[in-house]
Amino acid sequence: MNAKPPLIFLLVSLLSMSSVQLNASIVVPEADVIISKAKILLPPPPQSAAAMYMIIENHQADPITTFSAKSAIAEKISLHEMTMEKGVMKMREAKGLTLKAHSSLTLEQGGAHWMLESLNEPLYEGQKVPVTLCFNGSCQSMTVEVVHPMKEQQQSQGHGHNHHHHHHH
Ligand SMILES: [Cu+2]
Repeated sequence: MNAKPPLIFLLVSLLSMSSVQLNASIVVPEADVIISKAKILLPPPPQSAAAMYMIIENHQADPITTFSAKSAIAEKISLHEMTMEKGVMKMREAKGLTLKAHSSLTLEQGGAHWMLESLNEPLYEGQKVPVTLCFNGSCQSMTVEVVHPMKEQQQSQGHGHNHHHHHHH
């Protein structure tokens, strides 16, 4: 068969492309996701649950179709969305949520959020909570600061240390 020359040609063209494409998300099939402005709002007593907000940027060529999170601080973390039911805002688990390629999702007060359920210990202001986030099953760990709802406004300006950019190989 004459399969060899085209294969070699393909390899050569891939190699010559590699210097340009090395950092392109298409080379790495796992998540290439940037998280910014992450924060957990200090919940009122008795602190049964807490909401976590962030901006999720999907820099992959593929959509993100599964979202999950875990932390030692909570029994369970689920992604919630807000819906209007008979004039009342209600939250429910966001199932079937998709974050398109090269787009971002803003989780903010009054909208979609991560819900930290059944907290294992009381949270305190300024606490750095280790959280693992998984997108399409590819996970990254980060710490998220607990902020007081009343001081939240100042916190959201400046402060770059919640900005994480991970490449998985
Ligand atoms: Cu919720």
